[in-house]
Amino acid sequence: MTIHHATSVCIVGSGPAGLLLSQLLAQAGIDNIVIDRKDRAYIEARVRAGILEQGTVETFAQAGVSDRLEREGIVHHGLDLAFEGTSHHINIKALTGQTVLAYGQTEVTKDLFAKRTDQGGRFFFNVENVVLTALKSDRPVVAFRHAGTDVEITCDYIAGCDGFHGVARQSIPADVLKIYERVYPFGWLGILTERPPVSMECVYTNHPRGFSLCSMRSATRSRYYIQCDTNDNVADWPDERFWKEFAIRIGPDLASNLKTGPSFEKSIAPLRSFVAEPMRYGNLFLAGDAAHIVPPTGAKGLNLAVADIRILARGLEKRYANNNTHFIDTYSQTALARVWKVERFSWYLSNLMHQFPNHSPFEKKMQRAEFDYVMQSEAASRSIAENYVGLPLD
Ligand code: RFL
Ligand code: PHB
Repeated sequence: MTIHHATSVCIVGSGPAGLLLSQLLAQAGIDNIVIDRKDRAYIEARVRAGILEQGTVETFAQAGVSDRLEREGIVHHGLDLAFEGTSHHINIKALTGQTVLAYGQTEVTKDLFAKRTDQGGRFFFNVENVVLTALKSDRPVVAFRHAGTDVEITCDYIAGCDGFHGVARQSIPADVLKIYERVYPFGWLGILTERPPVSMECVYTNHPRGFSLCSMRSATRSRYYIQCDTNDNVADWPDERFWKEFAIRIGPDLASNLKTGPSFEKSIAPLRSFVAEPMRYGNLFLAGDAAHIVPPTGAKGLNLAVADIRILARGLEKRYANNNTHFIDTYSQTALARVWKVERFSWYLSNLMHQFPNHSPFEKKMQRAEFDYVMQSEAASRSIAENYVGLPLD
């Protein structure tokens, strides 16, 4: 037996992209159903992004989910870049007039879930065997197994918000998709600890032993990262080893104020730049990590997902308001124009701030010269600042 449902937009994936789209569509009176292969508690606990651009904060305000982030988020007026013991402050507020906000992705998803469930949002969690069909027809279908039953959702449009390992991108024929990819020869090991941050703004360091980053989730909770080997496992990094290595990489000045403690989350993420073009196939739209990945240097992934959703939500709103399909027809082109600029910045900052095992002496000199240039040139610092706070949104 198969249970049938119908809706206007079926959203595959309830990460930040899928949840935000669901909320923006609901506000515009557009019926939608969201499905996810995990459950709400799992998604809310997934520790990832930590820095929100001003445009992202504004979008959450429009979606009616910014009360808590405005109360609890920590405003950053700048960031530090450090290279082999020399530190350079970039005052993003002075250079661009804008700031960014430290507020965890766990909290973003909690706020969005709370809003959607308050408003009677329709969800299917723990779905299995998701298959997307009839994508080129005007009634595409999302089929899956849920709680021992086969379910089929017929809709006008499918939003593929199911992240990098999802099914949406893979449902597009291989000869239609063009993939652009770079895999970096290292990963990031990240920890959370219930200790005050060593700095109240982010510090990115390129040390001869590898990259490190000081970030935070609150005035009492720190988020720290170090560059690690791609083959490393979390088990290779007991807390004691992490703190010893981290203290060396951040340098003696910061290390003298470092409050160490037990970690309560520890994970390793690979670093990748990835773009799939186009972001639309028939009536399937890709958004967020389903379409593109950036390395975390520069904190762009979640912000880029939000930028996609703004464009897609506007397109769907126009389509349902007066049958104007112009904005969904240009969705892929509009989104990709911004995606590539953000890919460039994340790639640039990753290249500048990491130790590359395969770098030649010439490339090492180039990296050092780039850092010296950024330190001496206000124009170069401003360029970093305007990308860090977020390029203009459409
Ligand atoms: P998500 O968050 O991966 O959500 C996708 C959802 O889809 C579900 N799913 C499926 N559902 C149904 N059927 C299937 N077949 C499915 N397959 C998957 C998954 O269960 C999941 O719930 O993608 P989304 O919404 O596009 O959001 C993207 C962001 O999560 C991501 O870009 C950021 O976390 C990246 N990122 C950062 N971004 C920032 O903007 N600022 C940061 O400071 C920042 N730091 C980071 C980061 C990512 C990191 N890692 C771990 C990759 C730091 C790290 C360490
Ligand atoms: C984080 O707080 O998790 C974070 C901050 C800045 C980045 C990446 C991640 O560039």
